[in-house]
Amino acid sequence: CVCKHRQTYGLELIASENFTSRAVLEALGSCMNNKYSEGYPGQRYYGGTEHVDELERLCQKRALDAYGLDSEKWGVNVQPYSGSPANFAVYTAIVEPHGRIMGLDLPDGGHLTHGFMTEKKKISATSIFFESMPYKVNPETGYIDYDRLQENARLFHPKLIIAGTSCYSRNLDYARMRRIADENSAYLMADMAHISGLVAAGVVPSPFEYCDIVSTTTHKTLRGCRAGIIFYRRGVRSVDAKGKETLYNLESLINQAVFPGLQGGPHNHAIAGVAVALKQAMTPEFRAYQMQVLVNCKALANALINHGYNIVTGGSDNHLILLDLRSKSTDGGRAEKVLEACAIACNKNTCPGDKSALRPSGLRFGSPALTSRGLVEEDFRKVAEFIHRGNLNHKGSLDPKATLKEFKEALAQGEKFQQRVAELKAEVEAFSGQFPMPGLPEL
Ligand code: DSN
Repeated sequence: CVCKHRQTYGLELIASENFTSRAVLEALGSCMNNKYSEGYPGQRYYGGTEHVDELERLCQKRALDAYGLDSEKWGVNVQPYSGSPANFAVYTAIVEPHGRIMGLDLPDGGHLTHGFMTEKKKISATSIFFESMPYKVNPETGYIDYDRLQENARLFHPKLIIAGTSCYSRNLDYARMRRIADENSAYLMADMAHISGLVAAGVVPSPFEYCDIVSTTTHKTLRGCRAGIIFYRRGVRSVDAKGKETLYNLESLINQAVFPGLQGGPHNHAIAGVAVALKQAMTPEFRAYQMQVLVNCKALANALINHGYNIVTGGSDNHLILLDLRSKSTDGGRAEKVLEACAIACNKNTCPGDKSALRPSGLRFGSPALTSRGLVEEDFRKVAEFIHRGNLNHKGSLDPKATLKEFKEALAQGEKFQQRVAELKAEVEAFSGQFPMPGLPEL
């Protein structure tokens, strides 16, 4: 299979990707795919659901156990098809149409579903059906500007604040965000999709202590199959000065938003895969893996700094880094294409302060996938060397003013350039091919 060949002989550095296990793939490819079961365990709209009921209850239990949650205080919905539907279900559940949401802006490291829009167009459905006011990072430091978030929240009075990122290499200050949410009687939701494996292993701060709702995908650092989960609080939400308690009512709102609000039958094969991944996430091997993800990312960051590159915020607390190419005569799109030709997969990304999202000046790299193949710090230093050698354009091989289309054509035609790319690609493939590939080697 050409896809498998690319994964095996290439260096997979896309921060949101990973290689799942054989057991997860077997569950995903099982007969659970064949069953409809609209509804929830014990309350289905179809007959013959006794086994999927058992499966879904098991997955729910493992989800709570994997994050050390008390079922009196937290409930969970494991039916979202992935992270974007999970997030939209939360907004549909607790924010009225055109209600107000604040999330980290996409060019600053947020996710599309956190409300992305430009001056000209509302891009994400979150900004079409709700009113979105983004918060930003400080363009000088690359860190989230919490003071400005607080000031703007005092003016905007959001119903929901989202603590979540797609490209941010530092831990979030959940305690500070909780205080900002409380000042505005807003809900605080964490979208921990990128870091959910690191959180399960206890190697980065957990959002659960401070948040009302936590959403996640299951295929990034968590290393499961592609799906989504929503955790929501149960019990007492607040107590007033007279001791009167207000209870959460998230459970029915969120469950109804997922089904029947937005989705039909759950993907039972995916729920089976997630249940397997969550069991794996509670093992000592998984914790060791996540610790290795962190040290590998630091090794990659330090090696690239030693090769003369700037890293946004100067380093990383998690599984990813953002390389700022503004001091080099290239940009993220061009560098991504050259690296891709050398069998190195990563993705272009805006850097804080970029003027145009169409010509982003950064590259995002993550350590989860290659760590799943057994690479350690020394290997990541070698990977950094390949990246440095692969960033050939700043040595003047191609016209930096060319459009991306012209650039790709030149890349495909330039003989001298082609030869250098082919040499490096051969080295990268020989290096990558040494490491085992999790999953189903025969497929
Ligand atoms: N688009 C994904 C990422 O690469 O971060 C998140 O959904």
